[in-house]
Amino acid sequence: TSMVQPKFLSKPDQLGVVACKPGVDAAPSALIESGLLSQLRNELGYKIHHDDTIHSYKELMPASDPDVRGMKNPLAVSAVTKKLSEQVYEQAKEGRCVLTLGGDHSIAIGTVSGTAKAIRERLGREMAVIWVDAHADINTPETSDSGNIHGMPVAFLTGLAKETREDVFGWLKDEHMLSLKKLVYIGLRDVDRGEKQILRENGVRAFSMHDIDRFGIGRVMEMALGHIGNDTPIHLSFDVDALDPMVAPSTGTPVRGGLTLREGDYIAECVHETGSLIAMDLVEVNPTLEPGINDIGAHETVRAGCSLVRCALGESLL
Ligand code: Z70
Ligand code: MN
Ligand code: MN
Ligand code: MN
Repeated sequence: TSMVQPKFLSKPDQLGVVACKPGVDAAPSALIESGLLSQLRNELGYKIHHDDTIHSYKELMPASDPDVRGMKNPLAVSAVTKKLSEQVYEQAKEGRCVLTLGGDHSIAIGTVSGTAKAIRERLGREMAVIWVDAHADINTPETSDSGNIHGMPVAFLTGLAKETREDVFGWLKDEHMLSLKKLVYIGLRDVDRGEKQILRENGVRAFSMHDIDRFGIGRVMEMALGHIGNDTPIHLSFDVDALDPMVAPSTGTPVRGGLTLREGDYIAECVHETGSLIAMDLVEVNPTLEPGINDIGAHETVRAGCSLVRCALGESLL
């Protein structure tokens, strides 16, 4: 096991795992079949708490799900993320690190709310989120052009977007919330106009690909972790589309000009080194989307995703 002593976990050798596939189909099974969990168990010595189920939450899907404020599938996404929030909370309140394999990025409404609540209860603290992504995912229903809720999770998690209807994210309460001051983005390069305005007006700390080109990933991580501070639990929400499509093509919304494999792994390693990691999401891996004539792209994307998780959990540390 790694030499970094986790600061905020009472069970540092134990990993809670949640696998769910809303929005994408084959990702969690491809990640698990490629040996990710068995490697974490055998090579890093983690005790893994997993129900051996890849949740599709079909039982939660309503028969009819009309748009609400332009949001597509609002009842389904709300019900799934509420259930996921409870699952992640149950793991995090035990003091384990929680790994969620998704699924599209709307699932972060569940994961971040679940860990935020558990960390408040267990430690009386507010956690930080490092959101690694080509996209900001901070549209409100009103600023969104697409109505896709995977473009909105950060708005719901920070209270920028609110809904009173209990069945449309009204279940998100104060204890689930993330402070905009404790949010840091890395890797942005495809941000909508309305989102840029939201980021500016709220003074959100964001490192775009431009910043990575200018300062290098080393300085960017120093600045990002400096903003969060030493004394704050960190939830890492990693959208694989932050990586360049040359290395991770199998994702729903690829955007050229992204992170190299090493830059992605380096981000995960730096978060590991803080000893403050309490949860990680790996999302938007979609091995069924095939850009090429064979499945090399899918295989490479799964490999890249596995590498990110292993780095965050300390494998690459000497
Ligand atoms: C775009 C929208 C996007 C993925 C988010 C979101 C783009 N800004 N793509 N997550 N995979 O529709 O709001
Ligand atoms: Mn998506
Ligand atoms: Mn995303
Ligand atoms: Mn994205």
